[in-house]
Amino acid sequence: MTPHAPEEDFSDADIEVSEPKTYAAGLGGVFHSMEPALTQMGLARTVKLMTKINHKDGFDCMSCAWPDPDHRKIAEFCENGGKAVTWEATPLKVERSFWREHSISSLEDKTEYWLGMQGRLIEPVYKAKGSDHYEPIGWDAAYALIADHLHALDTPDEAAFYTSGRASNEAAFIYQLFARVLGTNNLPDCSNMCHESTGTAMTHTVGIGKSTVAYKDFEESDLIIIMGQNPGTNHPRMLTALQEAKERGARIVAVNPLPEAGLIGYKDPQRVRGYVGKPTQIADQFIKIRSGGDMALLQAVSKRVLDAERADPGKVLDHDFLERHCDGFEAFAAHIDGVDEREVARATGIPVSEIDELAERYLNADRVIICWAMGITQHRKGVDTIREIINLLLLRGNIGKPGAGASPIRGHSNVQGDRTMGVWEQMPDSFLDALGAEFGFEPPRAHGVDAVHGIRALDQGKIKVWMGLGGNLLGAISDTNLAESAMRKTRLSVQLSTKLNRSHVVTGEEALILPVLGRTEIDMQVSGPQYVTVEDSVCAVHASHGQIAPISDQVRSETAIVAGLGHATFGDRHGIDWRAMMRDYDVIRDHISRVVPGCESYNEKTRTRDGFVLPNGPRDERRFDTDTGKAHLTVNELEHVECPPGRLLLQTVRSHDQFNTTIYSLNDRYRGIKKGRYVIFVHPDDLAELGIEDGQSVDIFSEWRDEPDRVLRGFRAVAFPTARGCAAAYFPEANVLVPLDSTALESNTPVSKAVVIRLEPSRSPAGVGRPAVV
Ligand SMILES: Nc1nc2c(c(=O)[nH]1)N[C@H]1C(S)=C(S)[C@@H](COP(=O)(O)OP(=O)(O)OC[C@H]3O[C@@H](n4cnc5c(=O)[nH]c(N)nc54)[C@H](O)[C@@H]3O)O[C@H]1N2
Ligand SMILES: Nc1nc2c(c(=O)[nH]1)N[C@H]1C(S)=C(S)[C@@H](COP(=O)(O)OP(=O)(O)OC[C@H]3O[C@@H](n4cnc5c(=O)[nH]c(N)nc54)[C@H](O)[C@@H]3O)O[C@H]1N2
Ligand SMILES: [Mo]
Repeated sequence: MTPHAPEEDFSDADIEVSEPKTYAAGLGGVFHSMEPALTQMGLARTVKLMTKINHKDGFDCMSCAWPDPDHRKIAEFCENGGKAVTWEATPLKVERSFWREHSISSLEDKTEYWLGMQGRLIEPVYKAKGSDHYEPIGWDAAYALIADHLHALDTPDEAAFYTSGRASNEAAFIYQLFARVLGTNNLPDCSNMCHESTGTAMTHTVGIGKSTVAYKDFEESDLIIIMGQNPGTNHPRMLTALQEAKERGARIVAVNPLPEAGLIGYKDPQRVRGYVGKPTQIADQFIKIRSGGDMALLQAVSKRVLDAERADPGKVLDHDFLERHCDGFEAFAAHIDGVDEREVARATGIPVSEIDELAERYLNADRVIICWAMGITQHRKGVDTIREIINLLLLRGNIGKPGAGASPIRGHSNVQGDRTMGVWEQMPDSFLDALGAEFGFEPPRAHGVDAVHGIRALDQGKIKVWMGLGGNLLGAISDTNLAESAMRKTRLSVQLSTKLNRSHVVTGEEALILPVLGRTEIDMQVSGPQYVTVEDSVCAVHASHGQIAPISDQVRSETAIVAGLGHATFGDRHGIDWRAMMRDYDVIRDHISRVVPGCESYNEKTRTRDGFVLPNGPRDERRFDTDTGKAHLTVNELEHVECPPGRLLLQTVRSHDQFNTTIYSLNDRYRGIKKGRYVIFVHPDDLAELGIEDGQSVDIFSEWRDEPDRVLRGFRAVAFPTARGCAAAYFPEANVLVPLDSTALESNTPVSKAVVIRLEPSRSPAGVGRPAVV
């Protein structure tokens, strides 16, 4: 079958809604992952790529940052990894004729699904001021154009350089160098919208913004608590680790407003039993919490731990650990004593017995891991909630011992590595000092803009050049309508991308799309084929080798593009040899080894088959690099989202067939949705109270301060067993409803998991899903 891109865009006209599933993967998982690969890529390409994913001589799967076990299976990937690879390695191309046939404004009506399905971008294209078309442009001309724009700025802070977490360490390092040589720390990234709350909370309390567990800790833990994460869809290989943990007797607790299939049960597609047997029960306890109730839950559990210590002095807390390694205990304990159980009940929406049960499980376990993801970070009190996770772990010494720890599960496959390499608008002076010393220049010190402040700055006309190293900021950021009008105000927008998305359609006055090599492809430079390096969720760094020929001889690697741009913009300013870094990535890695802490001998260490694990104070030696040298127990004022009567708390989630703003198909198998995305999941009793029928078309109004309501029209209400008072809709569509100023305290992460909404019967038929501002 010859692959072809869809000509028509989708609608929800044929949507099918059925009962949600109660277990993940199994035969369906394998089938679903191979089907698109086979039809789009053909058998030979499929086998070649699928047997190289996450292998030691292969490439790193770009679908998530879940770590690799030491013993890899023949197929060390999951259904959704298969989809990510297929999406990138498709032979479909956006040909020159596409740009002639489609004006930019005609693409504005297209969905992310349609845009992404057009195929790979294969040559640089340029949109001139006033033009409604992209046209081919040569690489050198593109570099010169960007350099001219940068030289014309009044200050370097009029430029901003966004990064998405798929960039390799080499690309990220050279990119942040480029920005800082120009003279700005404007390095917003996807992490600002993702695990920023984690970084803020953990750096403050334990001195490092990363997981304190290694892969083997999952093999040694007694209790794993999974909060605000949907691993069955977003980190499917984690289910294998959870299943193995269950089989050796560990207990698992899931805390989530949605009964996610992968948290309930699992059939391993790579075992014979996975095809025919019964699913393994995953969660021993499923706490169906109200959105944003986690902070109250954690405080209530800590209270029970302190009460247990009082009842049995000296036996419950890890006194030795608390005395030697922690401070802040007295103030913390006094504060927790005052926790108001009625407020906890209101915030969590669960009975006391469930909290007692969780506390019991915590007290009975010697080694506890707490994992979390977006259901925790993307809340106004996300940072405080994570500090409460740390409090609870510290009480019984559950950090820095085998089988225990705090484990944020990262999103993008290299989002953690990009940060390690300096992609952050607020890198510490120690990093900037080392960077300046290595390259002989004085890096800027003032903090730059993050993603939300970047949109604000664009809106105020303060940013004249916006560049994106991957990603799709306009699809990913909150307040779509505002963000888009902000982007249109800039002079030049530049995207380094594999495939089309919204950020290519809504642009600055002038715009460039620079097509990049994907991770599956061989990266050939003057000195030979290059490998790149990445860091996973548990700080393991290893090499990734491209496997197949590039989609076109016109695409360039991200590293080569940034190096080319560096040369075009700066020549040999400060004696920096950009072209040497392009010719041989070892040169970049040598720089990394002298600038980035923990990366000494980076070339040698990343050439070994296993790579290496970055040092981690809490994990390795219970060393806490905080201001006092001790881990802090902290006092966090309880606050939960008040939802006025008749309103619901909307969270925005990923379907099973998408990767962030990339939509692979219109199905969400585990939640029982097929051929549609414009749905809102609401508890049947809430629907009844609101007088709305299951299946009825509704308009969704987001209420924020005294601003006009943000609206999505014509969504189908779907009765769903979520927690009472809560609702869920898919991101990126629902981003229209998230106010730009609604961000987490301290981390400034958009509050994508708690939008106060009201529903009204719609005059549009269900499935229209058009955003509008009233
Ligand atoms: N296939 C696939 N893999 C991915 C991605 C993808 O889009 N597709 N994205 C990648 C990225 S960048 C990231 S960051 C991760 C995201 O991984 P997740 O964080 O798992 O992604 P979300 O879909 O946002 O799911 C959030 C979960 O938190 C729950 N939740 C929402 N609000 C609350 C709350 O208040 N409390 C609690 N306890 N739970 C809550 C939701 O019901 C949902 O189950 O996945 C990565 N991997
Ligand atoms: N409402 C709501 N909004 C959210 C979230 C949410 O849960 N709810 N989640 C947030 C989170 S956790 C994140 S991480 C962000 C994600 O924000 P981003 O990382 O900006 O978005 P992605 O959708 O992952 O980016 C997809 C695009 O990346 C490009 N791409 C893919 N592979 C490559 C590559 O190898 N190189 C290059 N250069 N480009 C490539 C393709 O052009 C593709 O269209 O979204 C955030 N936004
Ligand atoms: Mo993310």
